[in-house]
Amino acid sequence: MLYTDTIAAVATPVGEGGVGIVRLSGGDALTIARRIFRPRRGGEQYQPQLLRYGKIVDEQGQSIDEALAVYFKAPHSYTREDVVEVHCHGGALPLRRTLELALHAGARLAEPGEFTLRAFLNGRIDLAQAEATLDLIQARTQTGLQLALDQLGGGLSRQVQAARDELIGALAYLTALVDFPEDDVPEQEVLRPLRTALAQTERLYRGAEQGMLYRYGARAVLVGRPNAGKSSLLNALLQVERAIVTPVAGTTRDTLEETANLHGVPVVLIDTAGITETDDPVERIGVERSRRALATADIVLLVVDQSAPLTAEDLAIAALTHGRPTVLVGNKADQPSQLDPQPLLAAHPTLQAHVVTSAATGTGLAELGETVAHTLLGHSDLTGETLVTNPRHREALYRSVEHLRSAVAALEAGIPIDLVAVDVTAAVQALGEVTGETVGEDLLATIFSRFCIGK
Ligand SMILES: Nc1nc2c(ncn2[C@@H]2O[C@H](COP(=O)(O)OP(=O)(O)O)[C@@H](O)[C@H]2O)c(=O)[nH]1
Ligand SMILES: [Mg+2]
Repeated sequence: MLYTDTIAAVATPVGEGGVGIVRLSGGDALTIARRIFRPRRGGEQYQPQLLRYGKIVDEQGQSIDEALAVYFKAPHSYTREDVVEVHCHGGALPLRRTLELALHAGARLAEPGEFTLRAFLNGRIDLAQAEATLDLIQARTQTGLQLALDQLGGGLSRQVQAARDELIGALAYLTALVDFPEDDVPEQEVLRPLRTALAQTERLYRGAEQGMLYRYGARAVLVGRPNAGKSSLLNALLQVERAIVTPVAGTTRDTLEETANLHGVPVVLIDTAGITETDDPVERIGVERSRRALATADIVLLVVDQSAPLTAEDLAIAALTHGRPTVLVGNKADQPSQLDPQPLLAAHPTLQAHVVTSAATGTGLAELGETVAHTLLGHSDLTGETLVTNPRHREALYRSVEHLRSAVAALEAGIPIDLVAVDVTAAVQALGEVTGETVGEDLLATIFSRFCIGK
């Protein structure tokens, strides 16, 4: 055991709730629990994993709250230490009092993420799994949740570990060979494992682009001339009346952002005011904001009213979206079509798709959501694969891929093997950073400081 002290924290969110939990972990968890929790029946002997009924008492024996307590005996607990969870009533006051009593009885207030840090340091989970608990808590869509669960279950760790094991084996051979430079590098023992590990890390690295989208989402901006139906589309995609819609052109004067779940990808939809020049000072600010939104968007929804002919303004706005991945949305499909989109389609260098919708009847909205998600995800279907969702992991995988590419190329070119060994060592190190074998205390502190207290 690396720690000798016992930590305590409120593990449930701040605010009122049916129950709130104070969590204790460490060698003295049970001793401290005995000081603050008095079981109704059965005395001071705790049977692990059995919920007991009783009350919280202060130093004078005064009752503070009615509560339940459960003991998890090391190593069968979240942290692998002795853990006691006390379930109080979920108000700020009983929880604070119970925590204070635990601190008085000898516990130390836990740092953010310290329970999970202990689970990692005590070897119950590796670093990628520890980080997955945070992703799980913060998941915004079902897909994000699924990916976090896979990572928590060790999906990513197993694959990274497998690649790393291949490399460690190859490295042993390489190191031995350094002393016998006249020997040939054995294909089977060195090149094959290096290529296998390279393929594995490359696959994981490629999936990271998608994984990060599911985790962090993307920004989609709606642009188009007044009254094309941008605000109506935003409302329809969100399935709430968020933006004000009227037949009066110029109703939307400011940009407005809201997150929609489009096929598992959390997409921030940004509704914009006009985007072409105007004399109205308020509108002019709106125009400026619209341009800025356009500049930071991952994808553009270029909305045109397909019940009217294309106008010069449509083309001018379309020109502003050149260079960005764009989906053309022909709205008002419930009206007879008057639109020939050809001039616009022909001139646009980065148009990805053309979808016809009606914000009024809902026609084409599902297709629009799917098109946006697929355009962002880049079409390759990685469903069911382990997807890296963490920028830190992606960066480490990137370094590992680079080192392995250069190692394989060097071996093939007959470059001295001590140089190859340097690259392979660096790749082993980088992969170890994902699972936590090779990270320093500073990095651990940074990672766990993003957690909430009590996790
Ligand atoms: N018939 C029809 N009218 C629509 C549709 N979408 C929007 N509108 C109407 O077009 C007008 C302008 O819509 P709005 O969403 O405010 O457009 P914006 O200026 O681009 O944000 C409103 O009167 C809407 O009710 C549609 O799909 N079909
Ligand atoms: Mg509008």
